[in-house]
Amino acid sequence: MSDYPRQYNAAADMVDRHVSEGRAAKAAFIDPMRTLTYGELVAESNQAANLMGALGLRREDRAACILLDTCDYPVIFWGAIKAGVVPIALNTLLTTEQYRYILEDSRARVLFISAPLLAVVEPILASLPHLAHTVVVGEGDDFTVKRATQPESFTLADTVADEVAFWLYSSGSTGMPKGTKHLHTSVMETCRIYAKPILGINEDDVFLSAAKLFFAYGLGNGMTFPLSVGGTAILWPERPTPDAMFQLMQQHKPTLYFGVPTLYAAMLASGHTETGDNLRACVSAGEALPEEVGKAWEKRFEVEILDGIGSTELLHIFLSNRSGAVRYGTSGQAFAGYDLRLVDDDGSDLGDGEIGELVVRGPTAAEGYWNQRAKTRLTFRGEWTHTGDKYIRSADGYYTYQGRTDDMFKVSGIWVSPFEVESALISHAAVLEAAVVPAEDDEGLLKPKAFVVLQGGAASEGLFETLKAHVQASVGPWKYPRWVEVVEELPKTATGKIQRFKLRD
Ligand code: 3UK
Repeated sequence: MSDYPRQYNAAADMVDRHVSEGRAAKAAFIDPMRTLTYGELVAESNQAANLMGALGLRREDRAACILLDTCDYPVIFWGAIKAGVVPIALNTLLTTEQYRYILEDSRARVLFISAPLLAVVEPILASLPHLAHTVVVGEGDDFTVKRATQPESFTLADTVADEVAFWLYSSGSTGMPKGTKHLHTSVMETCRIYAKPILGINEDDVFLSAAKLFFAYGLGNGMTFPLSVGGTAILWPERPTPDAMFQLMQQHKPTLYFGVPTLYAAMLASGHTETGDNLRACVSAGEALPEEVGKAWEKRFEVEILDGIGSTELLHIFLSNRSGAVRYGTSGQAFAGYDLRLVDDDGSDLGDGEIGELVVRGPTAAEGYWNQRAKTRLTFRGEWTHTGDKYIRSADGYYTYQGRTDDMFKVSGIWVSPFEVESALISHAAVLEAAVVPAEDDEGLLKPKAFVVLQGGAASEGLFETLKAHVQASVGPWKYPRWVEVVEELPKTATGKIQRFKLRD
């Protein structure tokens, strides 16, 4: 961990510094409606900080944010942090009941919500005892009016380095989402350890992230990485479709692009060929990038995709491929700043070639989950964060993903990773997506069962037998699915991860 003074507010480093460093007139954020310069970001976030006080918020109160990606996002997020108020970046795609749970759980005092999303929370607003204010952001706009009347100067709250700066809600594969508390130093540390050395970010970079700011991945890509170096971020409030991403690339010529595997695959399938010609690197995270997708992308666009794994708990990527040493189909190698171990169920270290749970030590781990002592203790064990992900490490230090610990099961005494079987299924041309779970056969023994979404709708004659043989040939005789069921879509979390537990009997 690099040295931080005891008294430290992340907004000083991320926001205010840029004006004294001469970037007042430079674009910090560009959305389809406006450009926000660094000078305007400082002034508007100061107004937002003053607004927190005017609303009666006090230090450590929580401000829930259900916001589309526009220039108002960093204004509100940093306005809160400046005031010592704790912003909670929430997924914009949740249901009314999920918002009820989170707003009650967090006891947020104020909700900042984009106008188009208001209808989803309206039915519950009156019944939330801790919520004192709802501020609408966007057209017809409450926020801009309220902010504009506030002074443009503000003295930063004298927070300390070890103090909670913001929360994210971690969805996990099962159970209710957990408020994950991050410290003031964590944002700069993700930039120092990952984004600067691995991506070489600098002030001339233009960042485009398909992942939204409410997701830890997007918060880094689209906000804290650019702010850490004085670069420019392109924000897109709508759905990140392939057409939209290519259009933004041609318009803004980003130097770095951040996507997720399914979108890379969809962008390749879209047939577009223009990325604006300035891309230096692309990043993929959220789930494992299939080898074929990485290779096809690099061939078509002549730029590498650096697959890396990150989590809400560790804030950003802690294991990654690096430029010039990419091995598609893996999550790459360890890099300085994070210590990695693979351990068995007893916590003993495993050697190369053995499958174990990945545990990580680094300065960006969350302080813990809000009001969840048992879960906090299981995930954050002393200095080591347990990821719940299984990996295998090669002799030359490359890590290959093997699925979640909780989804693994044994067939004839041998571990089966659903992920491995799914990858084999997806590598067949007829299969778009697949999920594999254990199911009991006639003798009550567990065997793999597959749910597949097909590329072209209906199953052709003999397809199931073909798929079984295909899996047998690629991953081993006992792992093939004994049953194959065609479905329209797979159950997924809000961040797009398959919920296998919902498919188990
Ligand atoms: C899975 C991956 C294989 C893995 C995230 C980058 O995804 C992020 O955070 P979440 O909390 O999910 C964490 C879990 O997602 N995963 C993420 N990346 C990969 N699996 N290969 C990958 N490259 O199960 C992990 O435990 O939603 C990603 C940066 C910040 C993030 N929060």
